[in-house]
Amino acid sequence: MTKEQKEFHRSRRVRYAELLGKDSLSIIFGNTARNKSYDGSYDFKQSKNFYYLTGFTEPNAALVIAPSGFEINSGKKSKIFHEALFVQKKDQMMETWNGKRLGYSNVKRVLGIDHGFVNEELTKILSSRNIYNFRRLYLNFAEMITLGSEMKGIISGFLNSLNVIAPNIEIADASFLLGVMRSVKTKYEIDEMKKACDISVNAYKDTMKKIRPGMYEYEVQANLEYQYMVNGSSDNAYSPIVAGGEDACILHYDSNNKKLRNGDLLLIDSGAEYEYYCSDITRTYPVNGKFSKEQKEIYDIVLKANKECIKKIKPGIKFSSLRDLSEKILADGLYKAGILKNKKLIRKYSLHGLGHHIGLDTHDAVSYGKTVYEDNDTLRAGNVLTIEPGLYFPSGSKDIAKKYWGIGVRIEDDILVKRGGFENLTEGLVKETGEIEEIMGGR
Ligand SMILES: [Mn+2]
Repeated sequence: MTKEQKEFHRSRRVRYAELLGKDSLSIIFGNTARNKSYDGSYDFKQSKNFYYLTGFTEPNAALVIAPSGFEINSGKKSKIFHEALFVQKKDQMMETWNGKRLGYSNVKRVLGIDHGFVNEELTKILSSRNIYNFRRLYLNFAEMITLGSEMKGIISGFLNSLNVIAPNIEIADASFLLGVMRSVKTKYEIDEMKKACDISVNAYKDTMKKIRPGMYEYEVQANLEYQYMVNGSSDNAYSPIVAGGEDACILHYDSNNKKLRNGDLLLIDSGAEYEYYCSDITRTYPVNGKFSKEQKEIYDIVLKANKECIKKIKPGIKFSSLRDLSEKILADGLYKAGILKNKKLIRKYSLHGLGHHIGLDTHDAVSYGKTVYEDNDTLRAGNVLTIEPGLYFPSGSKDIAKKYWGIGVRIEDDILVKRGGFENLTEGLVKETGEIEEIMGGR
């Protein structure tokens, strides 16, 4: 782990401790391996909130933070700690089969977290008089309820004893506080996201040139994933959507198993993950390299919404106002072209919202909109959002002429909100119809 990354995670723990306040103790669990079938597991992915605070990617771990300090007594001695990471024990046989384990004694040196312990020690924190010392206990419930292996035993014993050891404590979920933090990206995070976006942009550039009628959707997917991997990404940010023709109108289509047909559009919604940070791009290409008149009409309306909304982005702008603008551009465009007679029906054909925050999660786990607690509808410098208007006309769309049926278009970019404006992190990927046709060779 680089010094810069170590410093980033430390700064997150410091800020989180401030938000917790001196009367709180927090235990944040990492993920545990999930069984797929018999003795096979799903690929392990660390909990993003846990990763945000630690950068640690092994299963079976927990971070304990208390701004006022918590006690761990071993034998007669007891000591005060402010942060500690609990990890799985070193175990030569397990490491031979499944890979090296960090071990508690390397926590400080490798991760920069003050203290390391083995997981069994966690029971001392959970059951000791520690708990009585605090007013509030912050946990990450969503991860807790899915814990397996040794962590499951530790935590179920704790939950079973709560009534006895903590009749007087407030138990709170940590995800809101962490979401508030995660909505504004630091410089380190922005650099990571730029790398994720660059990898995706280059993969799309390579892939778009290879699209041909008769190819299968999964071949397009395989090319993207190959490019992601050889350029430093170890995972998709989400299951790629490679949808030819009508399937573009199924928003989360990911079967990707059909043959691409001459004359159809191909909607690709995919993104690489880079060191746990996500990117998310959608482009819509003509399978044969040339847009038909009807396809271009729809495409240019969506492109206008994409470009006009991006142009408006700066701190202080309301995201909901951009959503309204996008809807208006789509409705006006369709109306003027005589494609949609009743503008009020626009939502029936635009289907989804304008975009979402993106970061460690593709749909980032941050608060959206305006709540009684804060106004997250108003954009701030450091937010990263997608802008992804779309129009979808599946066969049988009653209000739409038949020649538009089967057309689905979405165009999505990832935008960093900056002081005074924005930066389009996926700007390097063309989206004008002329540019696309030129690169694809207008076959
Ligand atoms: Mn998206």
